[in-house]
This record gives sequence, C-alpha cells and structure tokens, in this order.
Amino acid sequence: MYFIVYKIIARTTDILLYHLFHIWRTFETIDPRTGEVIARIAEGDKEDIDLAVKAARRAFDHGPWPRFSGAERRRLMWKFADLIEEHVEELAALDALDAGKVYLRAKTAEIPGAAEFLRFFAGAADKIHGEVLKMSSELQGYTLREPVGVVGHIIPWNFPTTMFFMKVSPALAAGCTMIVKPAEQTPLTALYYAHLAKLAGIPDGVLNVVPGFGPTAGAAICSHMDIDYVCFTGSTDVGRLVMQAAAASNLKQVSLELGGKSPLLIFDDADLDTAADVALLGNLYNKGEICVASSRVFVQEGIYDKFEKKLLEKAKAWLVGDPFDPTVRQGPQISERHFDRILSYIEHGKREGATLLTGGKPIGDKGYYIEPTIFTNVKEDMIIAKEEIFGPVMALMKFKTVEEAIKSANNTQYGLAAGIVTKDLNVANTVSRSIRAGIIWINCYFGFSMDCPYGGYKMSGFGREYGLESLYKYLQIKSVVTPIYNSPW
Ligand code: TXE
Repeated sequence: MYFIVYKIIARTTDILLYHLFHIWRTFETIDPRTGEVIARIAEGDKEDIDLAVKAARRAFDHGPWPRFSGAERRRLMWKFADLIEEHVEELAALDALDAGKVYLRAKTAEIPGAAEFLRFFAGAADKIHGEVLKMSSELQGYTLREPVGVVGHIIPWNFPTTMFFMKVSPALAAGCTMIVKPAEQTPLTALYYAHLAKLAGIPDGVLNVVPGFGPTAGAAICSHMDIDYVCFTGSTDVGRLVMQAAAASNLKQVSLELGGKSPLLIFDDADLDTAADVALLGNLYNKGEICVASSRVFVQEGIYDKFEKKLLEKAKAWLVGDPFDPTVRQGPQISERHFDRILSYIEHGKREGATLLTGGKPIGDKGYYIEPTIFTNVKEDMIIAKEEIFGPVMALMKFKTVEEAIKSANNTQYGLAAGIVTKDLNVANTVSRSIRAGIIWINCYFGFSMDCPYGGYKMSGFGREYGLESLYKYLQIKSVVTPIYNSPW
C-alpha cells in the first residue's frame, strides 16, 4: 500500500517537474568571438516537434498552401524575399554574432542569396507541370506532380542562412509544409526568418521553426510517423542515424548532404597566382567550415616548389580576426568543441610526420580563432588526408601523371566536389569525367548559383540541393489513366 502511494506521489511529482522544467527549458547560444552567451533559446524537444508536425499536417491536409495556384505561392514567397532584403543588416549581424560569419560577406552575399533562393523557386512555382501520355489505342493518361507532404529540414551551423533557404525555398514552391530544426549552435537567424515568413503572409502551419538538439528534436523529426520527407545536412555518422530512423518509422523519403574531403588538382601548366588563390579560397573560405572545402590539394611535381612558395606568401596575407572588421577574411570557428577538434587534428598531422608549412596555432586568448594552416609532406593514408577536419587546414601532396592524380582524387570515401586548375581543355575534361563527385570546378572554386545542382556521390550522401533538381525532390508523380473509345489512332 505504502509503495503504491509512494509510486503515485513520485509519478505526480515527476509529471509536475517535467512540465515545470519543460516550460523553462532553454539553451545558450554562444558568440564564437568571445565564448560569451548571446541569448538563451527555448529548447524544443519531441513534444514540440509533435506540435509542429500537427500544425504542418493540418496546413498540408486542410490549409490553403498546397491548394494555392503556383502564382499565389510565388507572390507570398516574393514578399518574404523582399522582407529579407529590408532586414539584411540585422540578419547579417546575427549570423556574424552566432556563427562567426564575416559580416560584410553575410550582408552582401549570404543574406541577399537567401532572397534570391526564394525568388528563383518562386519563379518555378507556377511551372510545375506533368506530361500527357498517349499510352495505347484504348488508354490515355497524364501525370501530375504533387507535393510530397510534410517535410522535416535538419540544418547544420556552418551556413545557417544558406542552408535554411536552399531547403525551404524549393519545398515552399512545391506546396509542402515543413518543420525546420536549426543547429543548436546557430538558432538566431532561423527564428528571425520564421517571424518574417509570418509578416509576409505565409499561412500558419506552413513553416515551423523548432530550435533544439539533434538527439532529441532532430531524432524526433526522423522517426515521426507524420513526416513524409527528411532533408538533412550534417555529419556522415548522423546521416546514417537519419536513414535508420526513417526506415524504422514510416519509410519516409530521405535526402542527405554529408561530409567531404574534396580534392583540388593543380597541373604543371596552371597559372600560379590563380592556383594559389583557388587553393586558399577552397580551404579558408568560411574558416574551412564548408562541406565542399578542397582540403586535399594535389600539385604536379613540375610546379610544386614554386606553388608552395606562392601559397605561403598568400597565406601570410590572409587576415583572421573579428568578423565585423571589413578587412578580415576569416572569423572564429563555430564553437569551443569544434575549435578543440580542429586543433587535435593538427596535432595528429604533426605526430604522423607531416610538415607544418604555416599556422597550426590558435590566435589570441579569447574566442575560437585558428591560424590558416598548411601541411606539406602529407601521405594519403594519414588521418589529416582522410578525415574531414572542417577547419582552416590544408593537406598538400604531390603527383606525377594525370592518371595518378585521378586515382588520388578518388581515393576517399567521400564524393562531394573537386577542383581542377589547368589550361589544357583535354586534361580538364578527362579529369572531370573521371572524378566521382557531385560538382567539379575548373579554374575556380565555390562556383555556385541557384540553378546549378550539387550533392554527394559515395558517402557524401544523395539527393541534390540547388537547381530544379531540388524542387523535384519535394514533388511526387501521380499518373492518371483513362480509357479512350473509338480512337482511330
Ligand atoms: O554535426 P551533426 P556536428 C561534419 C563536419 C563536422 C562534423 C560534426 O565534419 O566537423 O560533421 O559536426 C542534427 N538525429 N559536418 O556535430 O551532429 C544537429 O542538431 C537528427 C558537415 O555539428 O551531424 C544539427 O542540426 N538530427 C556538414 C545537424 O544534425 C541530429 C555540416 C548537424 O549536426 C542528430 C555540419 C540525430 N541523432 C557538420 N544528431 C555539411 N555537410 O555541411 C545531430 N543532429
């Protein structure tokens, strides 16, 4: 008897505590320039994901969004884009504070890019067509492209704005409703975008932003029975969990954009300045926190020494510092954990026998700044040549022939991107066709535009972001067939 009463009291206390705790549960978001807290954010978990999915489901099954004409969706998406542009300075400042983004770059490229994503896909919203099928003399048919339903977007911290809109814009254009879980490190702009979507008149329930952690809120999205599609960008390990949860729940569709260890191949005939600029940008842009970073640089032996000298000169001039300073090119790494992880890879590199050409150390005693770091004498089986470091760390290697370069480029479990620097069109074409990666840049790096799809081969994932390809993944085809009588054809 006492035991039962104790159990009831304990259970009631549990429930009360849960609700009290739950109401007040928040997490800190940190300024990577200083390590100080910027704000406390409400922490969403499974219960909140459930509520968001209910809202999204209602909006999909009964709301106007999927039933609007493409032109009506286009009008609201365009308004959303205009509002982003009106708020560009606050949004750029939030990404600089929360993610260590170079403010000027956020203000002139990433935030305006978000508006362009919306406009690109808004323009496609009224061009979603099926086909007419002649079939046979007794049958004819047509296809409809219908929205897949409720989508869960799980986004990482390295591009809080770009990732948000590269996923949300095509899904909105397709007529889907959605839940977005921003990364726990960078929730600020995502919350601001939810506010702007409401101001733009996007109907309630269409775009739901739930900040929270991966193993709770993120996992709840992946295993939810009422979500039809999960679009994930993040680590390869979590990508596996996403697929497992999708398979174990309702077999929801999945697309994954995962890690990379992309090669950059520099041939003997390359212009040295171009080659060094491409290699530096490919490794240091966004402090190396970019999945398509060219973290393995292979240089043909004829120009290797000259290239190394040129690269060092340019690396020394690459300015690291406060991302609000307009002369700075590289801000702080995202978090203390990630900062430690990068430094431990650098230690690994030294222990394995690679030579530090430059960098390798933290900068200052506050915040998470790391020097642009270049290793030479790297062997392909070293950890720094195999694993994604996701920081400003380049591994420089040498090759002799085109065949050797192709073999080394493909010697990785990943296949996200590759770069080639050469004046020889035949070499460029042969190598492009031979590398197993989703995007190849010739004499440039990070050449992105809304209409150019990219995504993974091998363990870098599957499904495409950007371009009409990314719209089609949020649409499914329905075939409608009808008999035809007395047709002479
Ligand atoms: O990634 P996670 P982390 C790579 C990069 C980086 C490493 C670790 O090498 O150093 O991954 O980064 C959510 N179910 N990339 O730990 O954990 C999480 O909340 C569902 C490459 O930050 O994969 C966040 O929103 N979701 C990459 C998102 O997944 C879960 C960008 C990414 O976090 C989850 C980021 C779970 N069980 C990291 N666990 C790229 N391709 O650009 C976590 N998440």
